[in-house]
Amino acid sequence: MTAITDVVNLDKEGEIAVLSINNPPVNALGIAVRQGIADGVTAACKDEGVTAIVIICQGRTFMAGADITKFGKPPREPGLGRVLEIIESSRKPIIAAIHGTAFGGGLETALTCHFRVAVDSARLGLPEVKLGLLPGAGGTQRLPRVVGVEKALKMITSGNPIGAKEALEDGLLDEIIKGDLLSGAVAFAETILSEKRPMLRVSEMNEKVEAARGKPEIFENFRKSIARKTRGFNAPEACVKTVEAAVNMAFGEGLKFERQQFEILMKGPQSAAQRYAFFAEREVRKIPDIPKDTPLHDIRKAAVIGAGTMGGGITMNFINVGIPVTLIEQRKDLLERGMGVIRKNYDISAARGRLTPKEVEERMSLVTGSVSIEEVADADIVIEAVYENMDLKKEIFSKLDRICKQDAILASNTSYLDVNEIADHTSRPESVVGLHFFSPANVMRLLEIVRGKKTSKSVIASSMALAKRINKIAVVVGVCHGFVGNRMFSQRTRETDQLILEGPMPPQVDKVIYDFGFPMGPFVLRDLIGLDIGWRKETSTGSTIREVLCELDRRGQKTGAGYYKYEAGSRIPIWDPEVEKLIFEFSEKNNIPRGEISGKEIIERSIYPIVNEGAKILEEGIANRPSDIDVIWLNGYGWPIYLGGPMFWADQVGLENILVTLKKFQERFGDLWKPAPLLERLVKEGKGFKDL
Ligand code: 3H9
Repeated sequence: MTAITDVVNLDKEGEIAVLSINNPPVNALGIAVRQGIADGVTAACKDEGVTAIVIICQGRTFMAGADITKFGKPPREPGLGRVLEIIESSRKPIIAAIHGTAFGGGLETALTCHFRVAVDSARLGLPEVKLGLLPGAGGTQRLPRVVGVEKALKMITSGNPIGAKEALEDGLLDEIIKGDLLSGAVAFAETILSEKRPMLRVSEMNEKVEAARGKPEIFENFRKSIARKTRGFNAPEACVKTVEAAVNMAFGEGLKFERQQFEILMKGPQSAAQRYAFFAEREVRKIPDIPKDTPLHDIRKAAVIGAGTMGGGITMNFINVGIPVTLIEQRKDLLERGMGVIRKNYDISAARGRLTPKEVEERMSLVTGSVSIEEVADADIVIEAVYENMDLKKEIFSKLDRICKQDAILASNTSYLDVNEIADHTSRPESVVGLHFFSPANVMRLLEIVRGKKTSKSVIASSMALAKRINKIAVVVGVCHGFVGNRMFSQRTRETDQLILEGPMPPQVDKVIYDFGFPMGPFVLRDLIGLDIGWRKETSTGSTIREVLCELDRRGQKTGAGYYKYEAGSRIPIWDPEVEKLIFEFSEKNNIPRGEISGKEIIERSIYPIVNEGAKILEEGIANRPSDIDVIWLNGYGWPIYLGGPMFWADQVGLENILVTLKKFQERFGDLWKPAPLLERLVKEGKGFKDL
């Protein structure tokens, strides 16, 4: 075996050279890998005893792409483009042997090999768009030549991978290897040599791109089909344009165009934000004082208390991954209703072809309903998901304390309440944790893990591991009213509520927030989730527009009217002059002068307080890092990923600009706008949140 570089070895199996890459964790194409491939292929080509070359990777995956950590740093030669030229122009056939994920530059490398084989669990894709980029090493030019233009457009603009079976059907793979990949790939190499199969250079395969030439409607229709999903993003359109270039230009020209577009995106703010988000979502898993080897609770059985919307959604998370759940309700009718909703959700998935009827039954068979809380005795984790009432929660937790086995994790799904107070109502506060799921709990990826004063490290580590198992992005936060997400979000709610009393009507505010990049404005959102969350008729005082609307039974989409009105069966908000009148009257009655407020001020007043609150949260140690806050906003509140998250965005706007505006608002509106001391300090030191 010859070491070509630290991370690339060249070996021989008979006449087949094996170029083996070992660059953990994901065999990213850093300089040592690129140099190793270039030199290894060159050496194997020169070796007269070699007839073909297999490129294979060690560890968990084939190359998962370029080394993202090196983006934005001075390039080092050989670049990936040059390495791929060396592979494709080889006179000896090169076979990519794929396992794990052939992603981005990894798939682009495989596309320059003359043959591709993979194990059946392999996944192949070009996820660059998720980093605000496009495939910059020939992927946009080669993939359509193999799988056809429409399929390539779909893969490149979504960034979603395909499995080996589909790749074989699409011609992206030549064979699926059963058993050992290396032996299979070597055997494949021997077969193609003995059959004298012609070497295929993808750059020379023009049939599929020529078939789309002179058909601009393919691209126009495709653009329309992705318009809603890709609103605000720059990269998807650049991807489409570049695939269009593959159709209309010669290969070499297309490659140049691709490079140029790649560079534009790479230097742009969106990719910087999306790459930041990629690393933020990985950093969030690291809890400063909890070592990797912290012992974990073995979670095989779960119990959920409360079969309402949250409890049902939480239950689905567990049974989706095969963890049985005991679902507890107070009354049989409520339990049946809850179980019915779970089944209905699965039936909808089955009707959409996402689950088979057998899978629906398998999942349902994992839920056992009961009206006796005693049934949770053998659960490894119990999640309480009843409505927000401290006394009720305390009562439940003291029962759990009595019933549950000693090493069980006792979790509350509270969104606001004091987890320490709940924990202190048990004799084992170290076992108590907040698991704040977001609604709908079976869909939303975010989970706030609320760490109480006494929560043990092993309970936190186990909650993190569990979150991964149920496909959530978990963020560990401290105890305070509303934790991180809702505490910050309530700032926006307060201010947008105020704005409509001072000038703009809800549709104007909604438009500004929507144009900022959120999926919907605050009032459309309120109508969707219901205005009556936390509202009760008996205690309503009509002191806000929301209360007034609730009192009129305008409780949102579910009652056909809220801030907006809705036609029967429709979710399209229609502005209602009745509400306009009501808001005018409310302002007048409360002596609030109305006037023109610019879009700029709407943004400043609804987003800057989020940033200010985030700074306070950091100061208090409620969040571990600014990027954790951003992960929460990206995954739980619809913050547009191309703006990175509120803390990242604040750094881009400039903390000084934000501070000056907050002070201006403090003078106008009072101390609610007082800047967080951390913000003042960072500005004084000329730093940003990124420096914390
Ligand atoms: C590209 O290829 C551009 C080209 O078109 C053109 C170039 C000219 N680089 O996610 P995990 C790290 S753009 C550097 O937790 P999993 C990651 O940060 C690239 N580091 O594991 C983490 O580090 P740590 C296109 C990377 O098993 C560790 O590896 N490719 C890279 O859940 C484990 O990652 C992509 O966008 C990288 N490319 O998932 C693929 N990738 O342990 C991005 C990962 O210190 N990667 N790391 O926190 C992924 O999608 C997932 O990581 C993967 C594994 C599915 C591969």
